Amino acid sequence: MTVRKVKTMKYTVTLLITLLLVPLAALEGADVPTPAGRPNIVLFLIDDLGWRDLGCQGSTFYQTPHIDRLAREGARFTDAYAACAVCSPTRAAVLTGKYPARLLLTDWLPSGRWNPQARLQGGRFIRALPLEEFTLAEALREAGYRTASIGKWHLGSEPFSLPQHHGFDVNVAGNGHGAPGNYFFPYDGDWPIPTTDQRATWNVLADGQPGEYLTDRLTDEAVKFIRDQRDRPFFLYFPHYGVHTPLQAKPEMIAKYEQIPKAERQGKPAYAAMVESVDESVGRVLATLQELGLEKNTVVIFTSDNGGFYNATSNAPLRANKGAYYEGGIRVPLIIKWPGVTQPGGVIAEPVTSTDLYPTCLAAAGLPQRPSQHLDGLNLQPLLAGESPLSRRSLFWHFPHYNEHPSSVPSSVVRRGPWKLIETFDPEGIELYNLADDLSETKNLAGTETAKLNELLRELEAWRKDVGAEMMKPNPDYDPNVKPAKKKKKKEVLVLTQSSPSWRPRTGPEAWLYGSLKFGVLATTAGARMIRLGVSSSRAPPGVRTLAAGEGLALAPDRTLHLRPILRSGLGSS
Ligand SMILES: [Ca+2]
Repeated sequence: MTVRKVKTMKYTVTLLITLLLVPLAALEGADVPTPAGRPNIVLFLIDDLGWRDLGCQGSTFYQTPHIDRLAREGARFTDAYAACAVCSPTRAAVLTGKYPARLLLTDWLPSGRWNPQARLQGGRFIRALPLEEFTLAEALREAGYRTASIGKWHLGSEPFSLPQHHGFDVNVAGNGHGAPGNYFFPYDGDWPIPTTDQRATWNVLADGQPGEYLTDRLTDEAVKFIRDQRDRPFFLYFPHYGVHTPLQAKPEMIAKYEQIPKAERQGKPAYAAMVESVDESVGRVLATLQELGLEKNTVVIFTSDNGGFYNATSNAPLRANKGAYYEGGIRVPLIIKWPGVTQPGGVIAEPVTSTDLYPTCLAAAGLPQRPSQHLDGLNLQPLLAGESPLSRRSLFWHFPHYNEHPSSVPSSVVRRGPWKLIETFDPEGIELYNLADDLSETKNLAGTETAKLNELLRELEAWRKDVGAEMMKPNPDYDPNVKPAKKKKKKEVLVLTQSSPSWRPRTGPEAWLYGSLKFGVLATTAGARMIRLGVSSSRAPPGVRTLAAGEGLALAPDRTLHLRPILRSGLGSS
């Protein structure tokens, strides 16, 4: 008889005894172990949440009481990193335990060659998570877990690279795109396909109610999934679309942050409200676990996929933002609550990265490590338990691409101890910082610490060779005498709709905001205001009226304007 069968029999006997002896009512809310005795795993992967965008990370602006509580009950990392400064590669690293450079999945999807006049050609990269990878979800499902991906996927799409092709039993709202068209139902939108004149359309959740907010809806789905899993262990991969652009949040929540004087704000009120909605989501999931008696048998992980977006938040004291290889682009919050292992309120300073979550989750599930799969990750359990440091010496990044985010430069990075070396490809350069003395990366020591520089550079080169990193090559189309083509003006369109009553105009002379779009007051007439739209008209679905820049629009008598931006300002990159 196999071990598994013995365990199953034991469980059956235990369950029968339990059922015979304990009145049913007493089971409600009891601390019931899952059948296989394996803990559940909940992994929150927040999109674009900056390192300092939580109360427990030092913010006095963002209000995140539930996440702060999770940090008090679990352990918090000060030097946790995302494997990439943009979305998709980090997600691939989380699910495979491999560096993006090793996977050849080094840019966000479906990014293209944005800059054909540039000096270098961007590195080749793949546009879907390869089926050959044995993902964390597949490993857990094989061990009897029910697996769900609820939220943003961004690792490919039909016909072979959705969550259901990578080990997830349930996929809610995940597709190839990196952002919803709108955070209020309907969530659909479209997206330019780089280097083509075409657009992709998508709809993350076709059903919903007018006014429904995406972060809340995904939480409803997550709570439902947890409630449905009382008979077996589950892995809830919960990659929220929030707090990525478009910056849209519940008006009453935005209003609260607007009361705070501008000088005291760390970011935009709409962004702060999006963060608070994510915090509410964490609170609801934790409350559900508590209610079902699963709190002590569930490992909860909370992290982000890259640094904070420059136009939404401030990452200070970290330098730069999402897309950049300074700390502001890659250092992220990481909280792990592993009952019986983590020490409540623990703060861990050892550098860790996205690839470590795969082996850590295997250990949490009581499963053997899969070192040939999670080649670049280490089980964090000894670190979380305060037993021993990790055996790893260095962390690496490789981004052979141009990107439109401020301070984003094609580069490779190594961090070893307090030292961080950044090799940039265009312009060519080397920067060396000592993070222990200079967290904000203000003093480039490349000119003075040459021994350290050479040591780290050799290590970085050896690593790139080892993982088969794709290097940038000279661009045959590059002509230094030809100025780069001017960027096309970004196009935006507003679509009138009956279904987004989320926005109400404010009175007063200030500019009005809806998401990232600005409006100015044009004129006031009896019973209605006119607004001038500071955006230009572009494509819209057939039959839908669009508004051109400068066009006046009368508000409805109830002073409500129903607008829905389907294209956004911003950088168009995820
Ligand atoms: Ca992101």
